Amino acid sequence: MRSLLRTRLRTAAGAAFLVAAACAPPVSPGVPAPSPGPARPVASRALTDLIARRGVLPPGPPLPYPDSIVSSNGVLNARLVAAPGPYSLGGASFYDNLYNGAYVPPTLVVSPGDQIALTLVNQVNTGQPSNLHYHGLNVTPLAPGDDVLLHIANGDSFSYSFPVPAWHRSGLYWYHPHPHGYSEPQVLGGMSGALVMRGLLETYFPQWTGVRERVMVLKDHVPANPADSAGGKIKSINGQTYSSIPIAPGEFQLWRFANAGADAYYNIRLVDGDGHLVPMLVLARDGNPVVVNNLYADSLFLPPSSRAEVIVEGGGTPYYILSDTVDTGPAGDPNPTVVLATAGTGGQGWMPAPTMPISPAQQALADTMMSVLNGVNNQRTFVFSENAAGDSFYINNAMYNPDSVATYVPVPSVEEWTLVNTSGEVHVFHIHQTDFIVTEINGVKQPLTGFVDTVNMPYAVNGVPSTVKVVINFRESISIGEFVYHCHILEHEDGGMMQNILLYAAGTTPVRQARPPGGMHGGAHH
Ligand SMILES: [Cu+2]
Repeated sequence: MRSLLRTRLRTAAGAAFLVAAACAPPVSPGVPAPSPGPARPVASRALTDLIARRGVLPPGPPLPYPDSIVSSNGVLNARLVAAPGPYSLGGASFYDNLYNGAYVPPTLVVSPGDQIALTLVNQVNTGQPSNLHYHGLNVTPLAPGDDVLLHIANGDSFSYSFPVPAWHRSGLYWYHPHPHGYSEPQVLGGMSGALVMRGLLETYFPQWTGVRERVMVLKDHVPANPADSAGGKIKSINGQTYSSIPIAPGEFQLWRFANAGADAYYNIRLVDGDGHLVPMLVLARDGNPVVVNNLYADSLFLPPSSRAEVIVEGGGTPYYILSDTVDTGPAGDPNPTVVLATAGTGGQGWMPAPTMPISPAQQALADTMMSVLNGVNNQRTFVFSENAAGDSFYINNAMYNPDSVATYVPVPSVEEWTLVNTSGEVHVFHIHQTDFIVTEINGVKQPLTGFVDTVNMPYAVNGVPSTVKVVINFRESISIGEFVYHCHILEHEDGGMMQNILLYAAGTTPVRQARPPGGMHGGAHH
């Protein structure tokens, strides 16, 4: 495979950029012009200093991978038992609630058009309710689908069963509990895992089929001595705080990063032995393929819940894989630089990958984006704020009320939402069941590279709020029902920064779906 790719690279690279430059951009006007390949920026002083201080790092143990549960004959049959168990992380021992006894539970692998049949058993040792959210999936919010307003009582179980639309996009998603008030402690303890929707390479990027794929589940964890949290939470990839990732010189691999943690930001950078940042070719964000083929990045900014899937090439001296410092604002949590892993074995330097014309599936997605951008029929504004103590969180001056619907939207429609952040720390906007396009941040037009389901909201500076504009696709009838949008820093979500939204078929009367008292499934017989 390596020599084949190498040959393709050598023969195609020069011509491919000319082809790309000659092609009309798939979406206008926001798509960046095709570039002749990235420059190789030098790592920040902070990073090179850190590496110098640490010295040449010995390779860690090989990166492990979670088990997977794969669909067959159109059905994913899975069982997740949420129960306490022991695990170790960074040399320390912990005991908390996990899925199936693993800090990094199985990756669920499904295809567009599949049925998901998953039984959740809630045996967490805190007496708390739980449930399961299929983050990023465009599926029904109606039980037994992706209904997070339904809580599964402690000691009870629930069988989720719902179809994935055949038109569903391909990429990396994830699953986690979403019971309001308890989401943060459950995810922090380890209850979250990856979900792969098959077809990213086969359907959208056929030029990359056959490369080795690595799912990388990023988490954050409270240190053994919680007082050490001032230095940031424990960060890890697939449950390892330091590991090595084999990649041969000249070999291309697909690295699929999911920030499946509760509160911490990741800012992934690859730094080679001579202090240069190693570019990554972005194929997808938040499970949505990008609609350009030359989107290079020298960092992957991953707020809680976001994903990035990138092609990397082995070469040069071994890479350091770091999460760089993130400034979360004067009221935010510390998010310092950590070295997570090394990769590579030495060899040739990095070369730009060939740029190919976009695939028919990418073109269709670009057409959908264009249609959505041109289809805005309503606008709303939401203000995200918090109290001075930083322990109560509001949307439009209200804490979460599970008994009321804040936003009604007829389907089909497209809305532009202006998200205002008045707090001295970052927030992370996420909406269930659909995706959106980020068009503007603090007045700056954004490149229209694809759909996402998560966006960072910068903190207010000198009392001046930040603004983020997004265009949300409410056209799909699969999304009809009641669900939520919220801040995905789960401390903030549990602290009130969430609202209910009800999508209903245009021309009908919106009706909240029937749920058991308090939204609690089971429990009465215990
Ligand atoms: Cu927040």
